[in-house]
Amino acid sequence: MNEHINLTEYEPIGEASLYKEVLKVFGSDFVSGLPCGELRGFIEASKNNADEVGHVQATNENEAAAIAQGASLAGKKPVLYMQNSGLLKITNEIGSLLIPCQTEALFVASWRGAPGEEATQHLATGAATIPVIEALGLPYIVGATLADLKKLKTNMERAKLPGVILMKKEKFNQGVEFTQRVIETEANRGDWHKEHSGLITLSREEALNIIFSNLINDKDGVFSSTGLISRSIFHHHDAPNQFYNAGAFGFTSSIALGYAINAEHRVITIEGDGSVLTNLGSLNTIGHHVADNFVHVVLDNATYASCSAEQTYGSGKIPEVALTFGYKRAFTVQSREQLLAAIAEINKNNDGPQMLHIQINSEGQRDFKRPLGMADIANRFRNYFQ
Ligand SMILES: Cc1ncc(C[n+]2csc(CCOP(=O)(O)OP(=O)(O)O)c2C)c(N)n1
Ligand SMILES: [Mg+2]
Repeated sequence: MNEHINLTEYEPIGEASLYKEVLKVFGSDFVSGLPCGELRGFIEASKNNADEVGHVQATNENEAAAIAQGASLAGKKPVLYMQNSGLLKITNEIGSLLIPCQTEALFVASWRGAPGEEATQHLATGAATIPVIEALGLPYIVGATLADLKKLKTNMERAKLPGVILMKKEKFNQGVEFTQRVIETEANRGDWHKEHSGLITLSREEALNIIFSNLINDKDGVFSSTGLISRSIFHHHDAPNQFYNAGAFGFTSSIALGYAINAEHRVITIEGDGSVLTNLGSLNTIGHHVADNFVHVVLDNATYASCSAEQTYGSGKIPEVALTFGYKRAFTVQSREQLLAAIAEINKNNDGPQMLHIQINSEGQRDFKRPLGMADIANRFRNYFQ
């Protein structure tokens, strides 16, 4: 008898349709995660369907894993989306929580740094991804077909383990749509702030132009955060006193802190709101340890603009948290005039950590040249200040 083979079972499922298929095959009924630009379709679908299938966007991947464990204790079948860098970051939550609890959480992870990709911050993590998944003993597939999804499900059930779908980069994340941003007046905090109304008009590039012309000079050590902020600075304002933190998402201000307590000159951190929120503890450490010479610039567009402009939550509260944790002063600004006035105040003082919280829109350039290799950047920085 001839066997009828259904070829559609073996066709690759694109990242945009994966959500639907995962729900069907795995019966998943809860989603958490942190954005990666390469999972845009999956994340969009999770948000659009949040009334049907619960969705919580976490501020970091460790938290997402713990949320998934909690959901599983409530009887849910969780799915987690994240970049492979996030998966590596949470090996402890996987190894000491999900695996021993036999929680069959499904990870949908983008595989940055897969063979063929060149960005230096992704090379080692890309190469380590499969060995780490294998060392943890997790079943996984690379890419997804219906047949693979079913096989993965069977393997997860048999082993009573989390499982991983690794998705290689399909396209570069351009063509993101933005909504105009209206100022939320109650969200503005800080001991210095003038009301401003209407749409937020400052863009990332405008804000950076003003900062580089009026705040930063060649004696400052400058640290910038992961994604478009570093890429924009590299493209338009590259200089040897600049360190780009292209990979360790959330830890830019910690790098700057480590430098500042060991340096005499002023240190300026330029960080996105998503980056600050993913590691709020850093504000506490800075507030309590640092250094008079610390200026923390937050470019707050209330989104993960470097991914697909997914909304962040609570970014307007960042200055309040910083002040609570011991920052000397915080400025929230929304226009060119306010920004210039705040910079003049900051330049006058050098008596403790200061925050410059700039509310910007999430539009702006996306097609930048990539930063140099990170070892070159680090050596150039070190040599410049020696
Ligand atoms: C551990 C880890 N998780 C996720 C990412 C993907 N990622 C790169 S940039 C970014 C968002 C940055 O948002 P924000 O700091 O607000 O800056 P913006 O893009 O808005 O300028 C994310 C989530 C990453 N690089 N590393
Ligand atoms: Mg942002």
